[in-house]
Amino acid sequence: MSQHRRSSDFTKFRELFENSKRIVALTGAGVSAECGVPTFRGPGGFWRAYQATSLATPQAFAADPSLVWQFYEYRRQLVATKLPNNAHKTLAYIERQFEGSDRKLSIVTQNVDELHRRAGSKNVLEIHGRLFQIRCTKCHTVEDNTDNPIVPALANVSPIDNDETKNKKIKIEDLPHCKVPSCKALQRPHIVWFNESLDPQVLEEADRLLSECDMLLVIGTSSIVYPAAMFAPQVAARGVTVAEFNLEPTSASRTNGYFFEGPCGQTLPRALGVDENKL
Ligand code: BJW
Ligand code: ZN
Repeated sequence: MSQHRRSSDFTKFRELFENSKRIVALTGAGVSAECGVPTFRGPGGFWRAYQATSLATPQAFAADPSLVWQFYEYRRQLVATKLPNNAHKTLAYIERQFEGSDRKLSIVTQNVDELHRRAGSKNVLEIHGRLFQIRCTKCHTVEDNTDNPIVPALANVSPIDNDETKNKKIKIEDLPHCKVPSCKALQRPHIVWFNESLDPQVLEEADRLLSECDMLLVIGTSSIVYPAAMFAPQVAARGVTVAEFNLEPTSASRTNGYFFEGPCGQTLPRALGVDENKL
């Protein structure tokens, strides 16, 4: 721990921030933690008896689409009851403040919860997909879908592990299916699972934003999932300031720059000089 600067100087950072024109915020599950959305690798990283990350794989979906749909539908229903917090709102506020100026803030998020959009951010690149989009496994048509429940069979999905939920197998025909009349195949969440490639256009856009930025804020991510884990070292290698906002330092703080320890709903507005009463 000694190689990490524990908590950085807000005043010095603010000066650098005021002089930055192209700012990218790379966000992860921690940015939504204060809304009550569980992170992947922290407390609540389990759903029923399963490690959440073990359900986010094409293998899990192929083996048991009913189980994986129950996991995603539970998360859709949970997120629908949550509101953006001060970290989401601070980023949206800064984006609005920059409108009409030569400064720009863009968000590159690993989160699928869409809370940045709901906070009003427009420059949002969701590199792992979106909870409220679904995709056909056959014709690959992507559909926006906020139906709650998504299908009657997935109403009131319980996160609790008990005899009933353990054995709850929803028939394939009762899971979401493609609306294209000639197709009607099984649909899946439009999410990037482990061992799946990110959309090349989305990756290209992330690369462009990262190569043009003159400041990177790394907020609430464990920085262990690739390709997002290489974004901070990539930007730091150009000598650009990287500032991490997290409860604990990650590999992103080992690069250069700043580390702000604590809940980002508090540290972010303070570091960016945003009056919380305006959010
Ligand atoms: C707070 C806070 C508060 C809490 N305030 N902070 C190179 C090397 C090794 C492996 C690979 C590699 N390249 C690719 C791989 C394989 C794999 C990978 O990275 N594996 C690693 C585990 C090693 N990557 C992939 O498969 C990716 N595909 C790919 O690269 O394709 C090409 C390829 C494939 C295979 C080999 C080589 C190349 C796809 C990754 C897709 C990730 N998908 C998931 C699930 C889907 C989304 C969903 O359902 O929601 O995305 S996994 C899960 O992890 C989710 C997250 O977006 C992602 C990142 O997690 P995140 O956001 O960082 O959350 P946590 O929980 O880990 O951390 C929370 C943090 O917040 C903590 O630090 C807390 O301290 C902090 N915190 N409260 C501030 N209040
Ligand atoms: Zn289809």
